Amino acid sequence: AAGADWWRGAVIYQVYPRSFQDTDANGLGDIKGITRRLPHIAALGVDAIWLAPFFTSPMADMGYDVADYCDVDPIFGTLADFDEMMAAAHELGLKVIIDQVISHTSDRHPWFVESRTSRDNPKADWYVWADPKPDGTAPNNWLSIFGGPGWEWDGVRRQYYQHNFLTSQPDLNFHNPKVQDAVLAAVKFWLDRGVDGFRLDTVNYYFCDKELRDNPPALVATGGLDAPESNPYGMQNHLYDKTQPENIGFLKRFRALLDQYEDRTTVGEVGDGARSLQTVAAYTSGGDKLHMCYTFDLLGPDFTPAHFRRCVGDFQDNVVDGWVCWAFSNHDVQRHVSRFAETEEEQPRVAKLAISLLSTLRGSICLYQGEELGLPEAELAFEDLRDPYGIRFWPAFKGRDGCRTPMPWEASRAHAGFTTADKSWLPVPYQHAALAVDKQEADGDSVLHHYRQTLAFRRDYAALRDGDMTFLDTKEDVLAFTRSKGGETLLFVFNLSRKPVKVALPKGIKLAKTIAMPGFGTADAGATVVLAALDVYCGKLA
Ligand code: TEU
Repeated sequence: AAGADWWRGAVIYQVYPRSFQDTDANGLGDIKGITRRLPHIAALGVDAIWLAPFFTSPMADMGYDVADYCDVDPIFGTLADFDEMMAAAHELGLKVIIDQVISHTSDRHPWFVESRTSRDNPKADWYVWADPKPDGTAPNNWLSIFGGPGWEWDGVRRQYYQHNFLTSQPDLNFHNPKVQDAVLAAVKFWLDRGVDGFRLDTVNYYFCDKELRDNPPALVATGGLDAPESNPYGMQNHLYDKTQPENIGFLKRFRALLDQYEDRTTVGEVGDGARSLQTVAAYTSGGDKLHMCYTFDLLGPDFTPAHFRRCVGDFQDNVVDGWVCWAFSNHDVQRHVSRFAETEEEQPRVAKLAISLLSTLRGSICLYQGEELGLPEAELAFEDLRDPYGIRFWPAFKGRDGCRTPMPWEASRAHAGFTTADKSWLPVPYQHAALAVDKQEADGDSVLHHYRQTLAFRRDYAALRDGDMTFLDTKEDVLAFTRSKGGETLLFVFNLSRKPVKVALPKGIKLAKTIAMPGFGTADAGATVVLAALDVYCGKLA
């Protein structure tokens, strides 16, 4: 797709700046490093990059705690470095999407510094402040995702402020129109600089219940991504601390601003447990709010046909004019090769099958740096950890550092070429050095080459970018679906199991020819399709 619709069906590559490429020998990645490695990203054949936060920040949550929305943190470089990076990306045909973390700020943000000085300063109600209960305890039962109560006492104001994440990430009060104006001014700053879009962090957390009602208990503890088993957060039904109806009005304001510019996009991050689907529908329908949303549906361990039929199918049934962005990995979850593979030996094959599957789904897709190398989750010691979430819940939950270790570029160099410093902020595991980019460049069978070929395959067929998708019922437990557009229909049959399978195609499905999918068997099929363990078949229908 080109023009205003470029995002529909796009492939977006997520860069975690801290771990991509260091150029100033401080053991941390930087923007100049991204510029240097842009050709690697462009060679994958993706449409856009999404940069995780690089803004001024005390880095308590690795940049998801912003102290200045309109500047680059010195550890990452300068605004001039950013402009140079964006120009180089555009030169290579890559769009640039940046993270906007506007649900909360850092406690060092000047807005909060001012807000906490008194109950009557100009920014007094820019955050969610409330009096204690008569017994001095927190205003209600809301919890922080990162552990403990969702309220922190401030001794100067003698009030509590609300935070969904760390105590150093106070929540902005979106009920105040001045807050909306201020965050939109920051968004405008980046639009004017030429960014192509925004990933909106925790987009459903912007508004909390005005009356601050208690959340009821969860009937079933959620567990999983929103809150690992060890986290009491999953014991509540989060009816009141997020996903309030007022958000729709704000998202319309956001879109109206965006629409004053050409060809810009938004992808909202929606973690809303069982309600994610309704939330995505509400946020992306109508063409006057978000362009796409990103859910956690495919970020768990489930790699079964039933799971994909349910998540992807539910989405299509319920979100008629909205659009989703699928991902298997990001900077918050265990790398998918480690979640989906049953043994170390099958990891490369699982990495290949997973991208073949992801790139045939209806939706846009997000790749996370390093997955194009088939990197498994890094095993870290407690002493290595930097993620406050992991440090808090270790060892029941090991946190998010295992997916945030630096990119391995050159196998034989120290820290696999990530940094020339003595110490890297997180270690590069030796298993990752063996999977470094230079090694995989030299191996035609590598996961890296498979990614390039598979993304080229996706570009070759318009049906894959934004065509219709229909799931087929087969007797055997495989994932079978068609994608079609403009009179061309492609059939895909995925065997996600470890046993070969012979699949009888449903009556009415007539194959015209077999299409070779990169990296997988091309055996001709008739009324039955024969698949090896962890295999896929593609055919064109008559
Ligand atoms: O994550 C939102 C979120 O809901 C996380 O708590 C998620 O459930 C968890 O990380 C899964 O392990 C976003 C960012 O992606 C994350 O890195 C930030 O820490 C968080 O917002 C706060 O800004």
